[in-house]
Amino acid sequence: MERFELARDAVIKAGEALRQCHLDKSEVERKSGHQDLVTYWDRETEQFLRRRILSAFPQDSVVGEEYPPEEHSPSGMTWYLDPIDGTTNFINQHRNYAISVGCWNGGEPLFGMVLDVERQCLYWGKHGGGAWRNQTPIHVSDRNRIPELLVTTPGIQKTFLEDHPYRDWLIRLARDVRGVRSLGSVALELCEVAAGEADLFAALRSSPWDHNGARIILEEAGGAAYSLDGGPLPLQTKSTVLAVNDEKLMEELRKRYWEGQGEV
Ligand code: 2AM
Ligand code: CA
Repeated sequence: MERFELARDAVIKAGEALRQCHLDKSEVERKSGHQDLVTYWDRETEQFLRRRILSAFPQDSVVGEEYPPEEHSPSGMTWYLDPIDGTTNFINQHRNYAISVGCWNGGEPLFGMVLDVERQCLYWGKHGGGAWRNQTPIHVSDRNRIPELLVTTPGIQKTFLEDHPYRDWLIRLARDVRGVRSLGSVALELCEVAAGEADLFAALRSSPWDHNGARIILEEAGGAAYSLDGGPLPLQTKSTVLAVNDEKLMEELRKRYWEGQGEV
């Protein structure tokens, strides 16, 4: 089985298990605090995906949220895994959470896959092969005027309430755009931009396993992902993220906010 087929099969099986599970309170644990949680199912799902990948491709590296490697070769075949992206939604809503997989050969994207588990929507993109939701091609929106934009961000508290050098910039952007939404899953929110349902995504903190799958889907759908300073989005390290539907929107943002020009 090729890597893509293996990933699709494993992600769909893991999704079936998560849809059927009944989460018990005793299975929820705090990581760094009461807003940073992990469950038995995050760990179980990551272990299942790791076993499937490494038994077929033992030379590959797996960088997963719950079992990050002590070291891995950045030049090799690497899988970035988030077994549950949107753990808070998984716990409190049992919807709006995803399994996220990004497969890279060093710095070259191979494919990204994001399963919206409860809706049974599989977003996927192969490098050079377009972006899809199940069997339907998806594409970014063509909105590039700031007052028309729908912005999505993974956490109102993290984006607008915590001290951060980019917080005032994001508050200004929020005032200028048509609307701001927060779903609570980086991977699903990047897929919303890929599918044209949101136009811009901004996050102050995102990890490689959060965004390295969906960014491939977004790029295949015609969009682009940067860090919030407008520079390249790193592959290996935590970063801010600014994802847009189109390079024209990046130009608008540069003119209006970074160079202080332009009128809404
Ligand atoms: P998670 O559900 O896998 O933890 C909303 O909380 C979004 O931000 C989710 O995609 C969540 O991923 C991610 N997130 C939560 N805490 C984070 C942190 N400390 N660093 C990076 N991403 C985080
Ligand atoms: Ca997670």
